[in-house]
Amino acid sequence: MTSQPSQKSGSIEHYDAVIIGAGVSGMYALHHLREMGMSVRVYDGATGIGGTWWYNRYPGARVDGPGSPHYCYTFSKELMQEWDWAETQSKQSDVLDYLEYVADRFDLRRDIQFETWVEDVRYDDAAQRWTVETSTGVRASAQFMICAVGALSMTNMPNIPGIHGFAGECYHTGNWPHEPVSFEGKRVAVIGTGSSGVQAIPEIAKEAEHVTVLQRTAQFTFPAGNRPLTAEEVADARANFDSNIEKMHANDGGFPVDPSPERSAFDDTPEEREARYEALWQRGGFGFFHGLYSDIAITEESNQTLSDFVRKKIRETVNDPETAKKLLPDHFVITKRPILDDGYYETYNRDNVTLVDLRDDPIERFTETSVITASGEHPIDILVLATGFDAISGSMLRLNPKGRGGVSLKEKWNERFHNYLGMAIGGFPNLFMIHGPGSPGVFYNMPLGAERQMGWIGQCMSHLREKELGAIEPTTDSEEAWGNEVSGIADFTLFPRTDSWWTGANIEGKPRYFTAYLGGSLYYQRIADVASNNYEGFTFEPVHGIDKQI
Ligand code: NA7
Repeated sequence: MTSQPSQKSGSIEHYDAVIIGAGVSGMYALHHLREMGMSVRVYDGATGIGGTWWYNRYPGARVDGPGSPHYCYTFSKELMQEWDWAETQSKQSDVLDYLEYVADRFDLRRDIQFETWVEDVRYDDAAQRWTVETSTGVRASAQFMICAVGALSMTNMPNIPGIHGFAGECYHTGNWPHEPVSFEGKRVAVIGTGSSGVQAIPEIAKEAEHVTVLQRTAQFTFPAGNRPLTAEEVADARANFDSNIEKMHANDGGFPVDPSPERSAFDDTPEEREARYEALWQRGGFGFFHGLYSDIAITEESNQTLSDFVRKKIRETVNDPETAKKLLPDHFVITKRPILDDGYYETYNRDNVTLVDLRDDPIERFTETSVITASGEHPIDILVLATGFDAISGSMLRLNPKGRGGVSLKEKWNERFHNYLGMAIGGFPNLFMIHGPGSPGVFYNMPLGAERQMGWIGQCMSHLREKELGAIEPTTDSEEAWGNEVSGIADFTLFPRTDSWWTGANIEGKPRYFTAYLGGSLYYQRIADVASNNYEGFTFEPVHGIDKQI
C-alpha cells in the first residue's frame, strides 16, 4: 500500500489513520497499520499506555477471565516466547508491565501522543477525511478513523444526594490513583459488588479498621483459583504456539479450549451434576464456565441447578445466616458478568466487615463524614465507588463523532446503537470501532479480538486504496439486519432477561437491550464472508474528483 507520509500544513497534521485510545486495541491497531505502511497517530488522554489496565489499579485488580498465558497478543511468536507470565490470573501491574514491554519492543510510543483528549471528531464530506481537535490544541486529519476507546472505560458515577459534599477521600475503582491508598485505621464504605468490588473488598478489609459494603444486587461469584503458572504450562504454551492459535480461533471465547460436548444439565442425575459442579468449584478459574452444561444459559431449569449450587455454597461459607441471606442472588446465574473472587464470601466472616442490603436499607444521602441509609448513619473516612461503567457504547458516545452532514453519533444512537458488523456505522464513512456494540467485544479474549477485528479493518482499508475508492460505509438495511442478527442470537439465551451492564440497565436512560454478538467464532466467519463477497452490505464512494464506475 502507498502511504501518505505525515505532514504538517499550518497547524494541522495529516495522517492516513488516526487511532483514538492507546489501550490493548489501540496499541495493536497502531502496530498493524504501521506494518501496512500507513502514517498513523494515536491520541490518549492518559500519561501512559494500557487503557483499562492503566486506570484500574484498585487493590485486588486482576484478569478475571480465562487468564494467562493466553490473555495476550498472538501476532508475534517471538513476543510469546519472550514474556513470562507469573500467575494464572495476572495482577493489574503484571498486565501493564507486559503492555509496556510490547510498547517498547515494537517502538509504539513514538506515534502515540499522551495526555491528549480528543475533543471533536468530524467528517469532512468534501475531503473524505476526518478532522480531529484535541485538548492540547493539536489538530489532525486522516482518511481513516479507528475508535479503540474501550468497552469499559467510561466510569459510572452514582448520583446520590450529598455525595459531592463528602469531605473524605473518594475513589472510583475505574480511575484509581497511582499513589498507594492507605486504608489502615480507616472506616471505608464500598458501593458496588460487581467484579471490581468483589476483587477489592477482601483486600481492603485486610487493612481497614472497618468496611461497610453497600450492595444493590447480590452477585454470583466463583473461586478464581489463582496460582503460579507451572513451568510445564509455560513451556507448553510456547511449544504449542501455532496449534493453540488455531484452537483459539475455533473457540467461541478465543481461548485454546476444546469445545465441550453438547450436554444438558438434565442428562446427568442430581448426584452427577452436584459432583461436576463441586469438581469445577474446587478447581476454580474461568474453566468453571467452560466445563458447564451447554444449556445453562439457555433454559431456566438448567440455570436453576447451578444457581442452587452456588447459593448452597454461600450459605455454607458465610457464618451469619442473616448476612448469608443478603448475599443470595436472585437472577439467572451467568447472565450478569460472572465474577471470579479470592475469598469474597469468606470476607463477611470478618468482624470488621458489615453488609448493607440497599434493597431493604437504601442510601438516603451523604454528609461530609458519613453515608446515611434508611436504618441509620455509617461514619466513614474513605468512599470507594466500585460502580462500574457506561459499558460498550458509553465511550463512543462520549467521543460523539460527527458524521455526514454534521449528524452526531448521539443523534444516530438515540434509541439503538445502529451499526454493521460491530465495526462500521452508516453516515460515518471510513470510521471503524474495535470492540464496539454489535461485536463479540467483552465476550471474547480481548487482545485476540482486537487483532482479528483490526485484521479485517486493515484489509478493508487496503481494498479502498487498491480500488482507488474514497469512502466506505454500511447501508441502513445492513445495519438493521445486523442488529436483528445480534438480538436474535441473544434472545435464544437468558442473557437479555437480566439487568446488567451487558444490557445497559445499569445506566439511567440508556437503551436497554443486549448488544454483544454472542455467536462466538461464527462472528469471524461472518465478517470474512462479507469481505470476500465484495463487502456486501456496504456502499462505496469513489475518490472525489475521480470519475469512477464502482
Ligand atoms: P459492574 O459489574 O457494573 O458493577 C458495578 C456495581 O456497582 C454493581 O454491583 C452495581 O449494582 C453497583 N452500582 C452501580 N451504581 C450503583 C448505585 N447508584 N447505587 C448502588 N450500587 C450501584 O462494574 P465492575 O467495575 O465491577 O466490573 C466491570 C467489568 O470490568 C467486569 O465485569 C470485568 O469484566 C471487568 P447493580 O448490579 O447494577 O445493581
